[in-house]
Amino acid sequence: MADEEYFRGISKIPYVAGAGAGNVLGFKYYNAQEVLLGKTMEDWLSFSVCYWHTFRGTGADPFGFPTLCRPWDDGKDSMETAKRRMHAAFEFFTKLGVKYYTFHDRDVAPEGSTLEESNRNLVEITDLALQLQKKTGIRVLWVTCNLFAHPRYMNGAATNPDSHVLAYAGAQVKKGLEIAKKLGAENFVFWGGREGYLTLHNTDVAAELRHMANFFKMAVAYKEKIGLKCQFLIEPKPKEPCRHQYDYDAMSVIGFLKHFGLDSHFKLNIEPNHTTLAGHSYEHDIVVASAFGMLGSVDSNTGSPDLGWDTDQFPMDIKNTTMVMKSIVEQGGLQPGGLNFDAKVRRESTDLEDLFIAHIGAMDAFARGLRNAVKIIEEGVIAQMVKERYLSFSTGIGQKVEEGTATLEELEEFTMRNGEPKITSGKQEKYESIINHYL
Ligand SMILES: [Mn+2]
Repeated sequence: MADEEYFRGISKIPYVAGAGAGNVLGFKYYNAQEVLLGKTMEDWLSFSVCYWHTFRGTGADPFGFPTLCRPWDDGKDSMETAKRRMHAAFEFFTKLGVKYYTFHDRDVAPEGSTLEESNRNLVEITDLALQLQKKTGIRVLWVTCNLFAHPRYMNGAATNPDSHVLAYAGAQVKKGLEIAKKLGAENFVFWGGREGYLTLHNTDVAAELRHMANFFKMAVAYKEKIGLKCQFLIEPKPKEPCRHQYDYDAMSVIGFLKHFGLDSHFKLNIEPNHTTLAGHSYEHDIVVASAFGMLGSVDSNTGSPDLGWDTDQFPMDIKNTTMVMKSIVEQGGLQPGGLNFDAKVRRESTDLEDLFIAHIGAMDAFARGLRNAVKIIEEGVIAQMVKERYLSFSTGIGQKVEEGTATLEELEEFTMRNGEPKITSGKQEKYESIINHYL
């Protein structure tokens, strides 16, 4: 099992700058050790492969059965299968050349019939993971607990109306934090899949939000108690599976964290497919989270906004990746976060090599985005235009507003003296043309 090769015929993916269009098993833009603005591409991008889609994805959807057959899967949710899958995963990470992976507790080890059995399975599998991490140098970008798939969580985990369910979720998170420490995870993510409501008629919103905040406070306390050094992240999503989810978008989560005094303990893991589901543009939550110093990591994927579901597609749009990388480079990088491919091949993409083609294409899309962003920032044309747009806040009455020392009386006096402000063009098309110049 340990020496079995699952991805036969594919070796370490090379950098092949200038290769032809048909070469999709090499990087044309991602050159891991190339330095841009003082950092290697590998460090700027910190790519991570997710376990759930790439190694557990079956192609099943609400309308159809599984379509994907994987050589490590025998259809059994056994420990043997879990170990085979772990070896396949590390072969994939190594050949692809990524330094990180992410997983839910229940992706890597089967859930037992009791919590004790689930914990034993998780400990045994993560012993193997630790061994493979040491052998390959590959690390955990983040761990998370699956608090949404099991029927017990159908009415929520931390926001469940039954405290017994909340207790179960807390016990699961306790073990998840211990596993994060054991594997040296750099982050721990909370995604509130069922933390929300299907109908307000049966829901005490204030109580649920208070319980969720108290649940997070317990997690912070246990993290500190066991000396776990990792960044806590919350991943916003507005809906699906719930009709409404409390972690609606970046601004909602930031407001929640600040209201309950949790903002110094958490940052955000932004997934653009969730952002577009919230009715925002692709990069909106990246920009908002970064503006508050709260952008911790990115689940790099995309959706089909015309479809309106969370389709978790591989990010292939160069304009999107450029705008995301512009925010990341402007804030000096994501560390300890990274770009995690929370993305799945389409259920019609049934070849094993499609897993490689998808990841390589998305890594190259982000590498191009990074190169474009660096040019935009180095040339500074956009930054200078934005600076000039706000110039009136650097002197006089604008400066007093900026510093928070102005009064309404002073604004009135200024206006009486200066009359009507002049009309200023927003220049949207000029900005759009300049961005296109860099793509
Ligand atoms: Mn995600």
